[in-house]
Amino acid sequence: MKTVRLIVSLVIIAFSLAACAQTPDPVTLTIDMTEFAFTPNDIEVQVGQEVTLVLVNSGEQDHELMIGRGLHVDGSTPDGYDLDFWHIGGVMPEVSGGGMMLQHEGADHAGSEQPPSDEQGGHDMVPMTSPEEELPLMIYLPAGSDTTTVTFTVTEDMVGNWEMGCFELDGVHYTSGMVGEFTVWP
Ligand SMILES: [Cu+2]
Repeated sequence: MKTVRLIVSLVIIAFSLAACAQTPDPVTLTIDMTEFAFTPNDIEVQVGQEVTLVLVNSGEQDHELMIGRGLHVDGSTPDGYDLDFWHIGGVMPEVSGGGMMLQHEGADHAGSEQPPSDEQGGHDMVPMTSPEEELPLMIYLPAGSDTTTVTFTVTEDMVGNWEMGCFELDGVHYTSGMVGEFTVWP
């Protein structure tokens, strides 16, 4: 009986230590957006971590940040991802500053009636009014906009390899190198 109790105690201690170890410190990561790159272009975060992305558009053009998996190509134009990081993760990030959070109608809305708008880089986009709708999220930073912060806590569902991309100018930003890796460690 004593042995059983000892084992149970050790198991409880082991789990407690594991739980402590799994609470990573909050992190703030600055991503600079220019023609045509994210700097850095390799982001790594951990489950349970509170992450603040500081997005700076120091380029001359409008830029955006989308995070997802499975490049979605419309004709020959890459315009987003089949799987959206935020929806898979079940997280709505808090966005403040000069940029704005928009929903992207490209990947999931093949039948969109809206003509592409030049002011918005050729995307079919709508303002973020209904977060429950299954449209990919985009953080949009117009040229000359102030720094934008995107804050969220990383969930288990986000674990794995993702890509971040900018699809402005009918995908030209993406194909010109405005793409990076976004990795979530368990
Ligand atoms: Cu861009």
